[in-house]
Amino acid sequence: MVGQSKESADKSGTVIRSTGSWYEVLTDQGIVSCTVRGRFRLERSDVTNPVVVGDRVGIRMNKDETGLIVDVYERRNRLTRRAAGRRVGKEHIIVSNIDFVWIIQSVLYPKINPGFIDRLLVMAALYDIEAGLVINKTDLIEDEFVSAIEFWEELYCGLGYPVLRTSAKTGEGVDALAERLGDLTSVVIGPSGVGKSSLLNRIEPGLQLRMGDISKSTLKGTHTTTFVALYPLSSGGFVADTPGLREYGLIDLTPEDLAHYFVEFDEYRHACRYSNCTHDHEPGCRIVEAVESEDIATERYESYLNMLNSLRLGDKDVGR
Ligand SMILES: Nc1nc2c(ncn2[C@@H]2O[C@H](COP(=O)(O)OP(=O)(O)OP(=O)(O)O)[C@@H](O)[C@H]2O)c(=O)[nH]1
Ligand SMILES: [Mg+2]
Ligand SMILES: [Zn+2]
Repeated sequence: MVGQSKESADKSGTVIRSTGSWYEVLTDQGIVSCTVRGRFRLERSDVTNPVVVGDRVGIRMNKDETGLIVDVYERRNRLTRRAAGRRVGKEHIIVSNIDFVWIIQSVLYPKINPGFIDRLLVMAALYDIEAGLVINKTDLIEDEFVSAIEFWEELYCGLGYPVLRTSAKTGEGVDALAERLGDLTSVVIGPSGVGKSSLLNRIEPGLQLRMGDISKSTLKGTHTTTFVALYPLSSGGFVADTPGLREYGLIDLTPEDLAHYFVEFDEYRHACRYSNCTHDHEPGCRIVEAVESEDIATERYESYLNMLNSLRLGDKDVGR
């Protein structure tokens, strides 16, 4: 149990939406609007949100058909980032109890950000959640980007991650993504403006999610989706739409452990001269040799160094 109070629950369900003070809980008898006791918030001071979308909860019904969340059941897993701003350093849980994370990127507006992809792949691996990459807005591919898009696609495919090309505008690849969502509980995550909500609307038109404009000055999204919510799919599964992330701060990870979550480092990292090698400056490092012989992509190694640096800086960096 993540949290429990003295009252016994009348019903149980899944949190499908949270707006700060109210939580919508899907039960066998429909959706119940719930609040949560202030005491819950105090149990773990290192977490910014005590009850999150995806949580299985026990609720006690009030006379007016609203509910009070009295139990939060053990989470199977969670996707977390390090909180920024005022709450920097704390753990912010984005969603819990999920089967698959789709990292959404777009060809342009905003363009592909491999540093972001790699951070998310590391966190998904850390929490043992399967992950894949969607490259959206393929309708914007012009000759000059063809080779870059192919490069990223081949790189991540080669590492064993599924990669889909989609266009929420033309519908390309949307069926393939819908098929992958199937009866699983998935989450779409990425920067603002890449088309997360647009893709989900295309897959499930009844959702009618708000979609935003691209800013003319920054050529990025305008943070249209403002809360995490889990939506039922006609294929039987659920999908969580999430607000665009400005940055993705790593948490629950030490600099020494980081290399474990870069899949292609596995066959080399045990062969370094020093068993505690961090693969950045030590002599006899097999990872560095593999980068030099092009067995490990320079881009991935640069991401690794970047993350290593963030982890060493600790609270001062949230990974932009
Ligand atoms: N050309 C093109 N534009 C797209 C595509 N998908 C989405 N867009 C546009 O991109 C903009 C942002 O789309 P959203 O679906 O709101 O993006 P989001 O990822 O949900 O953004 P946030 O909610 O802010 O995180 C809108 O103007 C969409 O019309 C696509 O495949 N091709
Ligand atoms: Mg959105
Ligand atoms: Zn090494």
